[in-house]
Amino acid sequence: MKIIGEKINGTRKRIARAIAERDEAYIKDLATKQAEAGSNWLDVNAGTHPDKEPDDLIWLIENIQSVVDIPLCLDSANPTALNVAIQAVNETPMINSISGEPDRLEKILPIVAKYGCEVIALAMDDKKIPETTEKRLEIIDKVIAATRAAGVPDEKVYVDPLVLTIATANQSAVIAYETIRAVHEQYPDVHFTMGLSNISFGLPARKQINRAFLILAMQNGLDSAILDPLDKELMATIVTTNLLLGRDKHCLNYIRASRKGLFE
Ligand code: THG
Repeated sequence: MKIIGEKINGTRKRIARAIAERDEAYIKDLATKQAEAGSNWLDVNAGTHPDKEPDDLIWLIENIQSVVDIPLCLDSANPTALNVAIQAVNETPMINSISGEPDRLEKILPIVAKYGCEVIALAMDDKKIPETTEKRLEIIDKVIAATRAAGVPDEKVYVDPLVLTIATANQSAVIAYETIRAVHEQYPDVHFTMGLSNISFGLPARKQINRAFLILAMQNGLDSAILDPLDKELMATIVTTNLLLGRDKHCLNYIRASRKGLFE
């Protein structure tokens, strides 16, 4: 299970403030903590106006890279910002994201292909998220036809089934699981990811929902997620679920996590 650390996201108030005040120490501390907690990528989302986004992304990237050496997941729908940001990264980043939207396929997919990036592919086209598994599959068919035509191998594609809150979409989790299984059957080499906390938006005790959602998603083939790696109970759940799914030879990761105090 690969972890994309979510915390450096300018739609969060504390990060918006750090960006506005150019608070380097705050960003460096969050980058360090997320890397130490076991992130495989750090999501970087400036969340600012398109005019400011390139400068803000560069500032974030330079500060993050001054303290950690894991790759970044550039979270932006703005091709101009992505083109600028990609010049600043030390390691080939993951791009978050493309979708069935023609504009994104036209302007972002060429960046992915040119630099050999991994890419998150959202199961949506215009602005609205399709309600059924069938419609999501149709969009993913179209997106994967495009990534293949651009020369991007399936194993660099991370399909995001797109998770709506279960507060207003009762079948949201079930649809996400069905989408993962159906895409996996059709495209065995693609990976999966999702913004985990979307599932619980608007409900109490969100961590409870997020954790149960994740366990079932892993059983259905989820192999990466955008989440808070500083949530120890969540990380403990991942290590334990990996063990139970037979993905932890000699229980080494589980025992190591226990020794490091993850279950305390
Ligand atoms: N799919 C893809 N990318 C994504 C998402 C997705 N990127 C953004 C988002 N969704 C995932 N990232 C975050 C980052 C931070 C928070 C949630 C998702 C977060 N939220 C707090 C909460 O939920 O309680 C509130 C904000 C705050 O702390 O101020 O921290 O689905 N491909």
